[in-house]
Amino acid sequence: MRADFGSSYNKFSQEQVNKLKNIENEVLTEFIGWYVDLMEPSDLFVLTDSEDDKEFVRLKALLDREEKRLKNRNHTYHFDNYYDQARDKENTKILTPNGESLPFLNTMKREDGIKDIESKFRGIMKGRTMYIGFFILGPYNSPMSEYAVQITDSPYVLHSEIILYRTAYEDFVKKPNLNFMKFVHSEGELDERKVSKNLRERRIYFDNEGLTAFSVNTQYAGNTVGLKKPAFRLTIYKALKEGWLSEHMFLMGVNGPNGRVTYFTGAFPSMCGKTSTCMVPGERLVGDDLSFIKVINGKPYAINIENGIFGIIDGINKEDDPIIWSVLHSNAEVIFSNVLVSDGKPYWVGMGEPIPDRGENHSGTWYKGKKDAEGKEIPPSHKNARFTAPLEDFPNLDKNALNSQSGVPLGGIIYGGRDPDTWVPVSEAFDWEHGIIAKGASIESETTAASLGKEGVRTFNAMSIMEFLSVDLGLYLKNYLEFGRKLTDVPKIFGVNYFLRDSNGKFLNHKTDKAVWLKWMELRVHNDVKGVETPIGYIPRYEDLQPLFKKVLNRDYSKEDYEKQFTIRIPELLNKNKRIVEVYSKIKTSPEEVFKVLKKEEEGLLELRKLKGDYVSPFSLY
Ligand code: SPV
Ligand code: MN
Repeated sequence: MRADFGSSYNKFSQEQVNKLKNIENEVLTEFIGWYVDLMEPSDLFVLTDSEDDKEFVRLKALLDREEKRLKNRNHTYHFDNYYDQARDKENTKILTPNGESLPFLNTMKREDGIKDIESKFRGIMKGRTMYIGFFILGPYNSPMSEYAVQITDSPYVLHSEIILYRTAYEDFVKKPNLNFMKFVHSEGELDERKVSKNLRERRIYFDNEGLTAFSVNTQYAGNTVGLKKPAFRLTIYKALKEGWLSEHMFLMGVNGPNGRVTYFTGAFPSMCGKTSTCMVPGERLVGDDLSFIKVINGKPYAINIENGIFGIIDGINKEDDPIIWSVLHSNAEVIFSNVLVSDGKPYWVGMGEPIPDRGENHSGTWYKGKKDAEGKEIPPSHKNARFTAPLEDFPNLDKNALNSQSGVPLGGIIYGGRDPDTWVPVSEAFDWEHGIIAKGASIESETTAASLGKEGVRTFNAMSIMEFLSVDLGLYLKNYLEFGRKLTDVPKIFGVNYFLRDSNGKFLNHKTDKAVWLKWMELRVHNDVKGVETPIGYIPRYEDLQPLFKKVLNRDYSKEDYEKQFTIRIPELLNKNKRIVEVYSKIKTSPEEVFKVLKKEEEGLLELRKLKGDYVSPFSLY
């Protein structure tokens, strides 16, 4: 390890080295020195907060052909390897001191993991530029924010971070010895299409203790953009140690009566309506993916730690997603990834416009009917194709909330999943403990294309965080329960399900119904409407929903629809309860409250079944 900039820096541009010399931070100097020696880059680029530096990164992404320009000069497109289109669960590992296993997590002995990744990193940047970026997760000058430093050889990764986060070079210069999280990435060898070639050598490792995340031989942003999902694993660990919450949650404001605004966070697995909820027209967007929640004087406050959106583009169309559609057709800075490009224009499945029969996509030159090596027909765009865009270009952005140093006061927390047959569309927990356990910790959701593997499999996904969890699930829940005990102002907790179906497999709700559930939850936070008590919590009354449907969506809402949607499905709920109890019984550290709450819910359901049968109409509970 070194403590200064030694002779290996002589070969680099001194302008870049001087940018590093401006920072007084021993840990940083050692960190960078270590990876310069290990990865042997031929050049160095240090990103300051200047517009010139940002422009340099944008241009480098084009020059290196990791991105190409679209007709709109502010838009570019990027492809990942055909087999590198989502988060790679299999090669994602949490490094633990002795390789101890943790429930549900893929772990590896720290020493072995570091050795493995360092052997892959050795000399990997020969002939290439090492980019170093300085960022802050969260608003500037906020005690809730965290600092991060990214090392990468991909200008696309750094460009994505410039859009998605706030650069913070000046803070590093002004504040000696800042603490920061560390991210080290190399895309490895690229093929002629400029996509990572050695996917078999793909690795994504997390060193919680060292607050460091590594990734190699991959470009897909969910694996490589350090500040996004890699940082998330590290902050989950940090939050557990320090007693706050780092969550897979959007943050939004819902407009209530008489100018009232109530802020909600919401946790959903990827592709289950998270972004579309915080984008509901007429409400206030703060963030779509990652929130920190901390207690200040007994009150919960939340921040969105990002400054942009890395959103799913599949199915985005003018009618259902007018806001995203308008941003994608504006002059905002957008990177389109893994879409179809033809004649300088991006196309994607479900956009509601004719898609050309030929073009370029994640498979290379594409034509209708093209098949991949496995004989599978290749769609024009990948299901997990995405857009990367700055939040400031969204007309529905609550800018003050986004940049508030103390965050926004939290009125409610929403948990949701892709659940065909158990949960009603919206319900409210009795209290914090019930909500954390019977809603958050009990989410089951069908798998989606956001991570590699089979889709549509019902999977346990507590807090929609299981793909990112980096700590013992039992301790994670304990922290949540303790967090609740610190609160004098307790947010209400809700469970939602946009994917409920009838016995013929038909969806029982329209995509836009979530706008009504949001308004109902807003009213409930302030006890403006009554709820109907059931064993699984409070559900809405028909007479409160009917006028909301009319007002918000200008739609008639029938008693029949309400009854179908809010029927308490006791056999399904009991089975689910059993599955969840089974999951937690296998975890040594499960808090006792888990079993207590689930037992009580089970008893309530059994009792109700005795009185009213298997399927209970909400009207009969009034
Ligand atoms: C998600 O899948 O939850 C995302 C995109 O937000 S990724 O960065 O791949 O995690
Ligand atoms: Mn996400």
